[in-house]
Amino acid sequence: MGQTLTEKILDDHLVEGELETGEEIGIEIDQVLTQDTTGTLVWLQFEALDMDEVQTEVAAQYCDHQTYQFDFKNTDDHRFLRSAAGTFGAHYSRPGNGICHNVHKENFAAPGKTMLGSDSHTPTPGGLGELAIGSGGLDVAVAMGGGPYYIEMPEIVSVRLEGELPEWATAKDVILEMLRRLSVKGGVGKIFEYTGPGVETLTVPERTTITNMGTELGATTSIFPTDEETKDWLSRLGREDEYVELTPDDDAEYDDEIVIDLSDLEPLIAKPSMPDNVVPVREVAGEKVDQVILGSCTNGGYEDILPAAKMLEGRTIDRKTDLIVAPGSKQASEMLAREGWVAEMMAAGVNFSEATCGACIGIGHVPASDSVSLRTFNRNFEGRSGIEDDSVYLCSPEVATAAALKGEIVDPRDLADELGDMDAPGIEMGSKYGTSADDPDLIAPDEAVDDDLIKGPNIGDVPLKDELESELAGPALLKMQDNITTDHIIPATQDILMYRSNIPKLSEFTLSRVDDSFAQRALDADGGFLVAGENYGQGSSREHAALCPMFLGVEGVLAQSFARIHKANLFNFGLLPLEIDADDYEQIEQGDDIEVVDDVAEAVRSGQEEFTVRVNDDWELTATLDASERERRILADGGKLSHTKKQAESGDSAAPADD
Ligand code: MIC
Ligand code: SF4
Repeated sequence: MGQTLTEKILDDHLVEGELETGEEIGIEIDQVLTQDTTGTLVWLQFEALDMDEVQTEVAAQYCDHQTYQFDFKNTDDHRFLRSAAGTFGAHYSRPGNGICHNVHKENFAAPGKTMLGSDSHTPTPGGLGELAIGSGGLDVAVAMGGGPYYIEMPEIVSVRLEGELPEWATAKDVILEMLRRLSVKGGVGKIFEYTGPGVETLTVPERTTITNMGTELGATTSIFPTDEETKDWLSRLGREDEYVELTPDDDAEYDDEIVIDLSDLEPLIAKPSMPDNVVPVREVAGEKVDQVILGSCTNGGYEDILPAAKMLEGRTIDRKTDLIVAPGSKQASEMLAREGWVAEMMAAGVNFSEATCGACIGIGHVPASDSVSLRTFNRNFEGRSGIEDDSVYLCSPEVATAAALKGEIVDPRDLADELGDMDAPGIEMGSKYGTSADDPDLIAPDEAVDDDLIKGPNIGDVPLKDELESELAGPALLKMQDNITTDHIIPATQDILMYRSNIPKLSEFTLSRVDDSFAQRALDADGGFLVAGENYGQGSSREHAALCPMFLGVEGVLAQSFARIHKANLFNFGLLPLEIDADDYEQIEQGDDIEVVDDVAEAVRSGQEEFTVRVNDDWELTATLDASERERRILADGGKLSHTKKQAESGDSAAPADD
């Protein structure tokens, strides 16, 4: 039987297990990526594991989320990251150089390679045939030390693209259509492999918009085959020698197939406050818009901003609407500047920002109260923009720009009819991309400026947890609904983000967006459980969303289902993730006494799947632990850091493998 493209890459990198859906596999990682809000823990854990040198082909540390450096703590983090990259042998991308996914795509992403990154949008280079997966920072630290990465072999779904995008429909509309059909949990346990004749009609930047936002489906990753477009993109970057032809076999078998006829697509928009709340733009036309932002790792490339610049040329934006452009990389800004487009956009009324994540996580350009913001980003979770009760829509650069011109949501096709002289900009590649060997913003390991770690006063240690106990009991500290995001668990706004390397302080903000008395109540209770509905922990890869509850004494989570990366993070920090059914979820109340009746440590180690949970000493439910043998050992040892250290001490295995 032939192989899918995903199976070919996995096969090439397989070090443990078999490519059977649902089986745990271990794969070798070629490249790792980390950024400035997850990277501090990555390196602190790398250090705690006594590793002294990066083992992967490429390791890159980007500074992109906290680049405004509002506080010395942000700047201290950057200095620490530069020193860690220098000390251990990673590339270091300076603050202002751009968002990790954009800069990585421009400099290192290569077909056929595997990558692990401590950011949930790591799958972005799937657009050029790299198999890239997001994970918690500890998994990245272990992979960077040469250890395998373990996942449950996902289902492989073919997304067959047919036809060609009509004018004004874009790659963003392809992924919004996927979200409309499948929802934010429709991709859990799946890899989306794009196939069919429509693939060759999309350029690499369009493909990476789709693979980037595949994360919002909950997917493990998304990937495109390589072809003339991939070759073209790599040669524009001066990396044509990295091209490898990668296609699935003709007789490859997929677990499922989705067909999208590109020619049927029209401009779409995700309404507040979930990326799957998708409707045609025309359905919400006329809604007044206060703010428009172009940028982010989804649509912040030169090829994304150029269409907007063309639409703005010779025009001015509406006086009641602000338009901010935050390019995804300095390279994109530089190219737009050299070609005169920055001046053109400024003349139209654009406020041009540095290349940063910024507004995407509520750092800068926070919307006004009771206002509408249209963004080309990938997430519009409530409150993520920096204000509760926000009203954030997600759309393509073309739809966003049309709104800035008109002051209200408008289908760009209708605006073009109204204006009479606005052509569909389409996609145009740059003639000269800026990557050069002596790029001052990207410091290679052999040009490192530090060889010792520099830790400011805010940079602490990573707390360790004791081994799992036999008896687990405590109150249901908080009951939450479906689709709780990691932004709810540990928000990433400016006031909180600067504590990412200070866990005792950061923990004070745990779940504050759901209940601001939570952290104190958890500490006082000295143990207890979280209760949640479906898809608990969706969104970011931030391991702080498991580490901080662990620090506060939380022992486990009872949820109807978990998001993939967050579940792995719960194992990594020794928290018991138990699945419960909808009826039991309904019946549990916040404050109820929860007791896991079994000898938990013994049951986890022995492979027991069903656990009896007694509630208020009154009724019982059956909860399920879906975990591999490896995950059970990690859990029982109190998390992956303790587990890996223990193994190294007992000489069981050469560090850094975690098994
Ligand atoms: C996000 O988009 O939520 C982030 C901020 O990039 C996170 C990473 C983090 O929390 O530091 C992500 O996507 O993993
Ligand atoms: Fe940055 Fe937003 Fe992309 Fe996360 S989703 S990496 S915050 S631009």
